[in-house]
Amino acid sequence: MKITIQTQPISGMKPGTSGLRKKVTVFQQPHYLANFVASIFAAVKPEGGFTGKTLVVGGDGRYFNLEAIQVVLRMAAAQGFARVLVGQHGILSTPAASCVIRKYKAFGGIILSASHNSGGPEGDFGIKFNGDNGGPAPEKITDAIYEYSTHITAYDMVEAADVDVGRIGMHTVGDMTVEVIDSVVDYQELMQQLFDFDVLRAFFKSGFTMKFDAMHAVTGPYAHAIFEDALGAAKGTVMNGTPSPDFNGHHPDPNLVHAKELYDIMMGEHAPDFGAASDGDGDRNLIIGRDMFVSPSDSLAVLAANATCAPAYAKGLAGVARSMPTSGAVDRVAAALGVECFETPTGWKFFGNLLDAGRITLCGEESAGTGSDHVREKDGVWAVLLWISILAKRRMSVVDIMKEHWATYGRNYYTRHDYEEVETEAANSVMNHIKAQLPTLVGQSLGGLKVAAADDFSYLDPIDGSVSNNQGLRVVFEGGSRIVYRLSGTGTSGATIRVYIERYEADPALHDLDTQVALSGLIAIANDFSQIAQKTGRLQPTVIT
Ligand code: VG1
Ligand code: CO
Repeated sequence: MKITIQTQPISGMKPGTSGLRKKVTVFQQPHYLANFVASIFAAVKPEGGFTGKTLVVGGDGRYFNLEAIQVVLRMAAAQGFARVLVGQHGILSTPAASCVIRKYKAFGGIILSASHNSGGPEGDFGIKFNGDNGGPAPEKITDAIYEYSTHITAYDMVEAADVDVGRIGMHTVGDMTVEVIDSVVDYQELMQQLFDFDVLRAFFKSGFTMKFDAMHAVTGPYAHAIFEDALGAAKGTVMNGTPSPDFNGHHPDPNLVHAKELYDIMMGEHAPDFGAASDGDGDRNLIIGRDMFVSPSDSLAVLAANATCAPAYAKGLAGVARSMPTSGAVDRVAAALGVECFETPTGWKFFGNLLDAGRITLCGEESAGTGSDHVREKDGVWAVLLWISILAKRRMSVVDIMKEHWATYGRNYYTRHDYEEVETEAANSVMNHIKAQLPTLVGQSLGGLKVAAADDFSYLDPIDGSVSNNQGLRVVFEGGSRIVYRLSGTGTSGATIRVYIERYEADPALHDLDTQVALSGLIAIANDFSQIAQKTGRLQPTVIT
């Protein structure tokens, strides 16, 4: 039976870089989740309603995932959806959800994830809508969702018992069919189409060794099935491979702070050939070779330069794209390949149009995200499969691949300094202070470097003509060195200031420097110029990647 529940608008439901993320305790407030889900449905409802349509629902398995799924199912049934596909135990990695939406030609999907944010009762929860291309809703839609949330008065639900999402097969909620599907099978099948599993199996058999850190998050089942079961990697290749609602008390963000266990293994005496980690929802990848951390921006460039090593990309790339703060390493590869290179704002939603239009094949972000046109999300396990396809073909170590890459293209030294949980007012005053100086900066010298360009990044989408303003403050010096300042759009308490620093080095004799040392001059300029220390009281970044 369908019931209508009266509600009121709840403030603060504006989606950020990747959906709505809040503390679990916020989502547990009466009506909070339902208000947002109702706002999604209102914003995306087609003329004829949802009759006959299929929705995909899945999450990263974090605390509150299962409760949230039941609410989404009851509300979807009230909207008239014919069918919902749910990953078993409510689990679908973000790239797997994208894959399932595309494969079954669904109307779209609701992904329950706060990705790299911490989980558990005191941690974060999140929700976002992906459209029929499998990709995150563009700003036009997230704006409409928010707008509806500001004047919602009621929402509909079907009264029904909880669905046992642990049991694969058909269930019903009201008149709607709920199909609980294996979380891994469809995704694994797609990976088998893109990569040569026989070659990779033979590579592991020949002695290639790897560690994949699933960080107690969603990629565990995918990594066990693909790397260990299908490709024959030794048991134990996948570490922290059992998803847990609070990520076993860890923070599922694959960076050098939170993936330190993997990092230490890769720098240790018994390091395997290759190390990788993924995040809460499985869309990120961190790559660490034996004794060599690969910056995500470099990883994107290496994947672009060597993509033809995998069958799916054997014909070459249509083009590439990177988010604005991502280093220009991939630009150099694109120039050498003679393909287009696009610079988009931070967040995967901005790649969707370029991918749909066939203008790009590969894309990525400095935040450990890489992907291709196979789905419309970044994809951690896919990136690992492409990396090992390259290693299998080229028979070189990660260190040698990187050295060769830098010798060919030059090296873009790159680092990101994050100042997390800064008081919002202090963070805004830093950004305002920088912004105020931008108009008069060109031609001035900062720490001995002459400013060539300074602006607040705006993006004109070349496919649909939409414009996105205020996407990050850039200071570019003569010679191409850059400092970029942005406020994070994924945090849930206070503000996070991200400072991205980059310098290009052509001379191969200078390619072996420690990154922080190589960038020390620019780091000092970035600190002085922004007055972060004075305005926030923070003398050091919280995380350096
Ligand atoms: C961060 C990253 C961005 C990424 C986003 C979602 O956003 O910088 O590159 O797309 O997280 O990643 P922000 O606004 O905090 O800088 V995930 O893996 O958390 O969905
Ligand atoms: Co993620």
